This record gives sequence, structure tokens and C-alpha cells, in this order.
Amino acid sequence: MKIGIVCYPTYGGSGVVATELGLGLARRGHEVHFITYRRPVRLAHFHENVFYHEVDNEDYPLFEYPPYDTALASTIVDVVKYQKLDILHVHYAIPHAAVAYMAKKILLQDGRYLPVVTTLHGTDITLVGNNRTFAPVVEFSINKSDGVTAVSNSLKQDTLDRFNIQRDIRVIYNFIDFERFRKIDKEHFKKIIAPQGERIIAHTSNFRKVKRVEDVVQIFKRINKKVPSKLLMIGDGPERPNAERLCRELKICDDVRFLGKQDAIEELLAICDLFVIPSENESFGLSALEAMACEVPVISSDSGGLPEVNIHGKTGFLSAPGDVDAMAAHAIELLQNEDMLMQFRKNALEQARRFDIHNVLPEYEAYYEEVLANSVVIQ
Ligand code: GMT
Repeated sequence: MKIGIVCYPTYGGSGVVATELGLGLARRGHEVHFITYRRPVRLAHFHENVFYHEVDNEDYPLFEYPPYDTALASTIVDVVKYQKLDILHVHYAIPHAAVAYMAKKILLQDGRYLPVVTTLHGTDITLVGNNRTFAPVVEFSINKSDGVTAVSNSLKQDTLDRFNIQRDIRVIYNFIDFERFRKIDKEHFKKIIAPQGERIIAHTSNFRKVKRVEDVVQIFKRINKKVPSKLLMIGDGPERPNAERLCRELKICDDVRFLGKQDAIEELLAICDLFVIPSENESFGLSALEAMACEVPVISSDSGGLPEVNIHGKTGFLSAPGDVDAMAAHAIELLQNEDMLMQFRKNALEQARRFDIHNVLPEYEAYYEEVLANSVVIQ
């Protein structure tokens, strides 16, 4: 198949899923065309079967906001026409699903039907998409997609609860590549971060409000009182200054390292004992899955799709968002009990295997085939 992928090229979240999906499909022999405004972070090397088309957004003094949607629609039309794409897969509804609809209408004038699959990732439904600034367009463009997938059952339900959806939504879970995410030997790293053999706890995110990063610091403060430990804060975003300020107030700076954005996250996860993700909302929690694949148990909130990934009392523990005391108590229980921690590490890996990329890629392929077959009927 010739597949177009539209996504955000950013670090983390939907951009990572879209890029890894494209690369995986290319390895399986499909021709994959990424269409986005910057090279996706994980598209770092040359790959046979992978093409990248940058959206060139012309600026002009009249534009206070350069019209990215128009530039993207024109690029999609161009790529579909000249690269003869069979299907377009857009990740994150805003604005990609609406732009895809416009491209589809333009192509139809040339007698070409472009089947569009939209994957809903989370905040496009639960946070921004739900906002009345975007909601009518989000609802319309989901209904106009030829196929719609959601990354968890929880997100599917959230979509049905918030919008008037007249089409089926298929749940296809996010996935993990075990060739990259696995526990590797990084003992020398461990000695640098935790020279006295302290426990190492990690958090990775884009440091937005929804991630509740200050809760991570509060949880760590409680853990640190009882268990010699270090906290690694990986990633960057608007809430980082608040988290840093809180560390200073709580006088735990010596035990907390803010590492900023990191590419080789698996090398850091390899030395961790626990991963913390206390989000207000999380449609799936890809970072939790990455930790679990590296045999790191997860202390999380019970919001959104997290209970579909992290199993309470088995791969980690879940508590209500904001309940930092409960999250800290669970973490301490686990960190003080070596046998329990070892068992949870094993369970985390076993659970992560359910999301192996080799199982999930065929689900997408089968779904594309289904959508293509149905769109022949629609034509
Ligand atoms: O806020 C983020 O984590 C980024 C966001 C995105 O769309 O880039 O992530 C969402 O998509 C990820 C990949 O499907 C999910 O693993 C995250 O749970 C989801 N984030 C939220 O729902 C807050």
C-alpha cells in the first residue's frame, strides 16, 4: 500500500505513535509518506520506503496567523496526486481530520477518492477538541472520515459521550517496539545518578498542566522521606518552572534532576525502579507502556485509558488524580519490598508484551484494507 501519514512532528504522544507506525509499516513493505511541518523527531535516519514531505507555510505580512490548514491541504493534494497514495492516515483530529476532508473534496473534483483514517489520541477529544472553539469541526470531521480509531476503550467512550458520532470507532491500542524498549545494562549510568544505591524514580512528559507534574514532586518528597531515592524528570514544557520551584521549596533539589528532552529514553528507563504518571487525564499513557517494557512498574492515576495499560496491584498501582498520599504510600510499599518489586517488574514486562508492535501493526493493516474495501463501495 502507499500510505500518507499526517501528524505532529513533536516529541512524545501522537507524533511518536504516528512515526513509529509509519516506520513499522515501511519495514513491512509499504510505501509511507509523512506529511508534516517539520521532520518528526523519531524519523532520524534514511529508510527505504519512507518519504518525508514538509509543509511549507508561506508567511505574508497580512497574516497574523499563517494559514497552516490551507498549506497542509494543498500539500496533501499534491502528494496524493503525484505519489499516487492509496490511503491517508491522520493522527490527532485537530486540524488534521478537517484538513483531510478538504483535501478529499479537492481530489474528488479530479475524480480521485481519497480514503481517510483518523486516529484520535486524547486531548483532541478530552481537552481542546471538546472546547466550543473546535467542537463542531471535530465532530463533523470525525463523522466524515472513512475510518476512525481510538487508542483506548476509554477514549472511544469519551468520544461517544462528548460528540454526536454516527460512525463506528475502532479501538487499536498504542504499541511498543521491544527492539528498542527493553531492559539493557546501564549500570555505569546508575552509579552516576544514584552513587549510594538509591532507588531511581522517573517521570516523562511534555510538562503540560494535564500531567500534574507538581504531583510528581509531591509524591517524590513523601517517598524520599522514607526511602533513599533520586527523581529523574524527563521532558520539558510549560509546567517545568513550577515543578522546579516546588523542588526548591521542598528542599529536595539535590535528589531531583531535570533532564529536559531526551532521545534515548530507554537508556534512562533501564536504570529506574519506578515510573510515576499522575495525570489528570490520559487517553492511553504511552510513556507508562515504555517504562513497563523496560521492566519498570508504574504508579499512576486511574484516569482515562491508564487502567487498560497499568494493572492495579500487578504492574503498579492506580489512585484518583490528585491523591498524592495514596500514590506515595503505594510507591513506598513497593520500593521497600524487594520481592514484590521484582514480581511487579516481571508483571509489567508481561503486560507490555500485549502491546507488542508486531501484534498491533497487522491490526492497522487489516483496518486499512477494510476501509479501502468500503470506500470502493462508497465511490
Ligand atoms: O499530552 C500528551 O501526552 C500528548 C498527546 C498527543 O496527542 O500528542 O498524547 C496523547 O496521545 C498519546 C498517544 O496516543 C497517549 O499515549 C496520551 O495518553 C495522550 N495524552 C493525553 O490524553 C493527555
